[in-house]
Amino acid sequence: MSKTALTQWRHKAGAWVQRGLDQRLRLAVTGLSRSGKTAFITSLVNQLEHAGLDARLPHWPPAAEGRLLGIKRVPSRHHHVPAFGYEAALGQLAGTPPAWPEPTRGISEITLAIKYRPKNRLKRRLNDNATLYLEIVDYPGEWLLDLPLLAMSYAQWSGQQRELLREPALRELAGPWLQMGEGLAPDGPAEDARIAPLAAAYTRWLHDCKRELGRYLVQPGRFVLPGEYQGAPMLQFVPWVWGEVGTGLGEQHHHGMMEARFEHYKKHLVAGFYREFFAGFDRQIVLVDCLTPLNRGPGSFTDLGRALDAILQSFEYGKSGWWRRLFAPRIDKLLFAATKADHLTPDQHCRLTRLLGTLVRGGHRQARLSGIDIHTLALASIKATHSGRVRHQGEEIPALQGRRLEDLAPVTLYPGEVPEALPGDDFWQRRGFDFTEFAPPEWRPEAPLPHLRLDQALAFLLGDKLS
Ligand SMILES: Nc1nc2c(ncn2[C@@H]2O[C@H](COP(=O)(O)OP(=O)(O)OP(=O)(O)O)[C@@H](O)[C@H]2O)c(=O)[nH]1
Ligand SMILES: [Mg+2]
Repeated sequence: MSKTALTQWRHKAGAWVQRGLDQRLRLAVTGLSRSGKTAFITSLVNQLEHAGLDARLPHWPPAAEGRLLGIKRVPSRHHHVPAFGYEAALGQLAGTPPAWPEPTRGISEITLAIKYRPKNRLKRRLNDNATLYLEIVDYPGEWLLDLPLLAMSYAQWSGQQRELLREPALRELAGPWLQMGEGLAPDGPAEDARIAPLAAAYTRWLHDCKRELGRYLVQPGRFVLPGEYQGAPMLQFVPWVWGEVGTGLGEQHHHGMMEARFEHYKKHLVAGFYREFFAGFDRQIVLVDCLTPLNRGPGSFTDLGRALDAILQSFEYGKSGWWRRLFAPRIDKLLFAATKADHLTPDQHCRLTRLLGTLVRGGHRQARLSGIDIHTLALASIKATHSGRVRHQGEEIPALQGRRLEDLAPVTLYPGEVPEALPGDDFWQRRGFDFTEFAPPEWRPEAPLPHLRLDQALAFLLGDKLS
């Protein structure tokens, strides 16, 4: 072999070894609206950018062991997915006064190249550095609420919604669309001029259920978070709750048209999401805000439990053969994180973790999720309070200090006790818990964002990948 050929061969072999060492990991971040997804991803990327310098990540071994060589943002290889608005979120947090990032509506992605020194001896022999390409995807948890629809016909779904409407609070809010639909003959000629306003009134009802009643389980999920499909005809149908109607009415009739759109919605939006995105996720974190429904009351809290139940179905691959065959999901680690733990004094964090554990691991669910490594954790992506102790009526009690979101006034308070199991009547009667929303902390962009336990989340989600 000539010298040039040998050099070329060495070069190729080196590239091949490097490719073997480098890995990609697709980490999906989800949670229902306002659960803290944008804050989590912003802080996670920010911590990683500071890792090896001044980030506080003692529980994340590669940082604690000094093996991180450099982390940078790189272009995403999925050109059709919008970029996660990292710079915009940081800009808002660094504003005067600091503001929380804007709500987001659909899917987005950010990719990091994490260069590290392997710990594994075999890998080290091959090369002294390796890169993990971490693709972080943010998507609305509401999209997972739709999975059960795949196994339902339009008639079954309509029947389920009819049952739901027995609840007086829901029925009362549903007045406008229920009245509008009463005049619609199932076999009348399908007219968009009648279906579109009815679907709009139905969508308003879903929003009202969220806003006024603090409900989470709103279906179809894309009606409230349509992403790029706003106004598409497949988002214009309603459940037929005005008496039972047989199938077989063609698309030229009102009922048949709604049925056809329901099927289209399932096929293109629900199954499409699972096929195109969900099937490609390696790891998943589900963020849960347990505190807002605890403030709102028993109806809202019970509904959070139902919504989490629906979300969990997406991870029960073992249970349903058709589901596994159709999408071949491969998520092997699933982290449930109770967010905004900085709203609580530290003595309450364990209770919050246990409460979330009860919600997601309750008896029967545990078995259905077997095969996936699951963990629960309480964290604060961006810590907005300081905890300490104050004297109250001669006694020392734990307290929080921060600035109230509504008027930025400095406050010192004790928000109360979080139940560690599903709250019963006595909890709701006592009303022993009341949390105040805090403004984001004053923060200098040169420093990493303050957080609670993001390093533990990283250790669980990426622990085995940077060995
Ligand atoms: N104190 C505190 N508040 C937080 C934290 N994370 C989120 N929040 C609050 O929760 C709100 C929602 O957080 P986001 O990160 O925007 O939640 P999201 O899930 O991305 O919300 P959508 O984009 O609307 O789905 C913020 O505006 C803050 O008020 C946290 O770590 N600490
Ligand atoms: Mg968001």
